[in-house]
Amino acid sequence: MIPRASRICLILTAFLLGFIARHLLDQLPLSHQASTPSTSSLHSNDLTFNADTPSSNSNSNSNSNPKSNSSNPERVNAAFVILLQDKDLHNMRKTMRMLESTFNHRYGYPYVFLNNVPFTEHFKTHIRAMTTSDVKFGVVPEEHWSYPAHINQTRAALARKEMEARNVAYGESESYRHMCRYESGFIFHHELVQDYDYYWRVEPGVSFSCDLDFDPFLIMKTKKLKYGFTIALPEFVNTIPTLWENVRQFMKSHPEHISKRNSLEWISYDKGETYNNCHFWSNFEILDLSFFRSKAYTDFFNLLDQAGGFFYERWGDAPVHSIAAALMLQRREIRFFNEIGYRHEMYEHCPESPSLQLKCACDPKDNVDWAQFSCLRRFLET
Ligand SMILES: Nc1nc2c(ncn2[C@@H]2O[C@H](COP(=O)(O)OP(=O)(O)OP(=O)(O)O)[C@@H](O)[C@H]2O)c(=O)[nH]1
Ligand SMILES: *[C@@H]1O[C@H](CO)[C@@H](O)[C@H](O)[C@H]1NC(C)=O
Ligand SMILES: *[C@@H]1O[C@H](CO)[C@@H](O)[C@H](O)[C@H]1NC(C)=O
Ligand SMILES: [Mg+2]
Repeated sequence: MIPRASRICLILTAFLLGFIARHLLDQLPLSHQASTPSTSSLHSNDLTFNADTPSSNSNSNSNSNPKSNSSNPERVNAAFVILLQDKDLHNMRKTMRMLESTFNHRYGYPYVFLNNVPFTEHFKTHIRAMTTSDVKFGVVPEEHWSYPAHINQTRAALARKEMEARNVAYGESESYRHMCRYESGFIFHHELVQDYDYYWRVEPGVSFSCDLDFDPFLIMKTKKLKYGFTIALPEFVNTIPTLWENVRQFMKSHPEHISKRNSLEWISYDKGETYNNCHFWSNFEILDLSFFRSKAYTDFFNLLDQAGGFFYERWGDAPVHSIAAALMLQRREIRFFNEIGYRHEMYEHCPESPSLQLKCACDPKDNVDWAQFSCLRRFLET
């Protein structure tokens, strides 16, 4: 039994706490009120969470609502684009938490999530809860995720068996091939992607380690860049045995598409005779969609698609995007985003400069940039 005096004291304390909490809530920026819990269930954690974002704290009458134009007049017509499945929900949420806290809570860029089958409502609700930005969910049209008529499916199935026996990475997988072909040629034309000028490709489970005090999309736009990357590596040779001979065919039949200031030197040691297998690791890429929707790129993709290597071999979208960029863009239109600390399973780009280290929570010992096999040095020297 609690003594009467203590009971009065408890009631007074509760009342006082309620008053303080309400008073604090009044000071919170508008954009967060919708997600604010009712006063009766308020914990100190909720307050910390709500008051956390620097942009909303420091500047409550501008920038507090990332969705409106006026708050960020410089926002580029761009989005994050992610191809994934329901099973990737939790990895995607972790990735979004990092993307939001290191960059997007200040900019409010929208997200486009694509899948070859419809997402569940559970998935959508839990993705939406990770951001105040616009979020769109789309389905890949069937004609972009199936066999074109010219492909001999018996031959494709035999090729998968044979590559599985040789332990080729994803050699046995049919869905992986549809994914690579989709990312190579069709994703830029999806109806939810069509209206954007730039996109930043993200995959579920990747990490971002640096606080970004600039907008990569704005850099792309103001510097007229067409392709941005963080990691450059060699491709597994056994996934692309005949890719280069088809590229050479393209160079011969479409000289009009080859840039005069290209970076062929980056991807070939012998002026185009052979491919050195270097590519931008396309699980991260920031790209100008007008290039990937151009006649030049479309001619390139169509030639490769006709050759059948997405199915008879296991051509990845990384070498396809990279070879296209190296041949058809000017070298100066491609940018290494050193400032963006990034990890996709196996490899990490961790900026080493002292000033960037202050902004990046990553260990420079894990940085892949100067590893023996990395293709970055060669790119930077081109
Ligand atoms: N909707 C859908 N997305 C897929 C499918 N297969 C792969 N993806 C997505 O395509 C991208 C690349 O696939 P990953 O499995 O990450 O391939 P990877 O990056 O080469 O290899 P790991 O990450 O090591 O598995 C990721 O964004 C995946 O979520 C699929 O069958 N359906
Ligand atoms: C953003 O600005 C454009 C033109 O300036 C306008 O058409 C559009 O409605 C605005 N959108 C929002 C959300 O304010
Ligand atoms: C399809 O491929 C199989 C296996 O390589 C081959 O035996 C068959 O003749 C091919 N069919 C056609 C119509 O080319
Ligand atoms: Mg991946």
